[in-house]
Amino acid sequence: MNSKILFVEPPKDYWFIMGEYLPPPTVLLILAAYVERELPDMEIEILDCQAQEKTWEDIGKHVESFSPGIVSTSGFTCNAYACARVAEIAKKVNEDIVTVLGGLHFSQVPEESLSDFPEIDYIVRGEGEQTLVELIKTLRNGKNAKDVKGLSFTHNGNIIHTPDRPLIENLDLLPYPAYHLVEDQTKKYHFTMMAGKNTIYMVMEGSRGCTHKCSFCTQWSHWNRTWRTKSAKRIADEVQYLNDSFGGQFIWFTDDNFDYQRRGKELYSELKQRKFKDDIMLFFQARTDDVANNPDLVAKFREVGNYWVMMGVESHSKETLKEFKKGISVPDSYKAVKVLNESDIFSHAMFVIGTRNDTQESINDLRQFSMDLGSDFSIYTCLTPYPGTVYYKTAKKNGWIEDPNYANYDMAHAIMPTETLALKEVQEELWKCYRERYGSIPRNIAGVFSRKKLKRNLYRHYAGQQVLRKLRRLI
Ligand code: B12
Repeated sequence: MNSKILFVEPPKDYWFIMGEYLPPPTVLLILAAYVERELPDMEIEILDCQAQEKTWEDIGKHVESFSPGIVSTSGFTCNAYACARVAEIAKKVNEDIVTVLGGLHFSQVPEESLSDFPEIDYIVRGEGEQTLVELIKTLRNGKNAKDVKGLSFTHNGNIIHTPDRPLIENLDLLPYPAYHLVEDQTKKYHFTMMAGKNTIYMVMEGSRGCTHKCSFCTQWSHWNRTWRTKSAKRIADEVQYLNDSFGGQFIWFTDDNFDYQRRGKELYSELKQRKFKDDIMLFFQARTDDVANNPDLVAKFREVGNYWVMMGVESHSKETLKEFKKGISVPDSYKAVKVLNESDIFSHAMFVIGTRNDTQESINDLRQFSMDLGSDFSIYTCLTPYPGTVYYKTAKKNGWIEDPNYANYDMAHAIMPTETLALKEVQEELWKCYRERYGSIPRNIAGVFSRKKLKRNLYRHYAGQQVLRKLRRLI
């Protein structure tokens, strides 16, 4: 096998609910940086089809001209087929190319993926950096991959799963993501609705995993219910690096749970010393209880550039929150939204419809609750049985999954009916949520002329009706 690796970010549908955006190929940049450091003789390329406006055919042409020994890609559940197609294209160009895929979807369903997509040679389960490097070393030495931890692959017609790999203890030891490998494109990464078209959008990891156990989420099982954070200094250094070296301004923290309680104070004082305020826009995802319990700290982060916080409010119903094993309460959600609003931080609440006992009435109650809550922005989603979640197991066992097409697992498509609502009706209920929240003319006029710039952007986006029209088409 030669010493060339090609990472491919395939063409992907964007998530129309959040408008038009172009994200950096974050995972590939993280993996490429590690390979580059550990195996300096490797020749590494990243083909970002989104930013470079490449088609599926172009991928084949690129594989042919670069002639890599390995082709790798990554994606969420809704991108599973796109990832498999990359492997298929590589194999069509040259069947000796080794195809390596990873990420939370393939980690959860390795058997199924290897059987359905024989063009995938190796699936890296769980944390990727060390396994990928060890696999490359093993293949270059012509050895058998069975001794590499964290892999699934087919050998002589049998699927082999090597033992899980222990997690990296200190995330500070990871290199910075390899934005230098996509330097020509960095100016293109943007998130129009959230930060404007000309603000460079970058994604960075402050931590990995989550210690909670929400029944609809894949993250805790993917990271074995652990939470590891980079140090406050390392996080601030990385923000500074992205900003100084590549002009990164709108920085989306990948952390599923920002965790003000455990690291807020330290991180705030570290970021404060860097004096980023006017240059940086930080986006966090946080739990409502954490925000509600740390109002002063949350407010302070506004001073260091945190201008948008997204929270999983999920439901108005105690029973549903219990079923989700979310560990938050409705009063937490009210308080958290109030804390953000009073701190001039854009409050973004996420809601889920479509649990088994949801009815038209209960979804109507959720809609009313979401209006009453007072968040600047609400996103409604359909309960989606992602492989690896508790829901997936229950839904599969009970035959609730009516749509097995992973391309639709984007939380905007209804995948399961409820006891009283058919699939189509769940889809219609989702549309009603958006119509009620964003289809009202007086509310739209107020939004479009709001004093808050972010609210104006958002309402302009929604008033354009694209989202409502697209959702309507799903019914
Ligand atoms: C940033 C983000 C986005 C951004 C940008 C994505 C991007 N391209 O950078 C935006 C806003 C666009 C987005 C959109 C969506 N997202 Co999103 N997103 C995230 C978030 C917060 C971070 C992703 C990330 O970069 N993580 C950091 C990387 C390093 O972690 P990782 O992917 O697990 O990778 C490690 C290993 O898994 C492994 N690995 C991964 N891939 C590969 C590949 C190889 C070859 C190897 C060797 C190893 C390997 O190695 C890595 C390092 O150890 C995650 C949650 C999270 N914390 O991961 C949700 C998450 C991935 N998103 C999710 C979802 C559902 C979506 C949407 C469908 C809708 C929505 N409700 O948000 C859309 C889909 C858009 C689309 N059509 O592709 C879900 C996916 C669930 C699932 N099973 O599919 C997640 C997990 C959130 C959640 N908790 O449910 N998202």
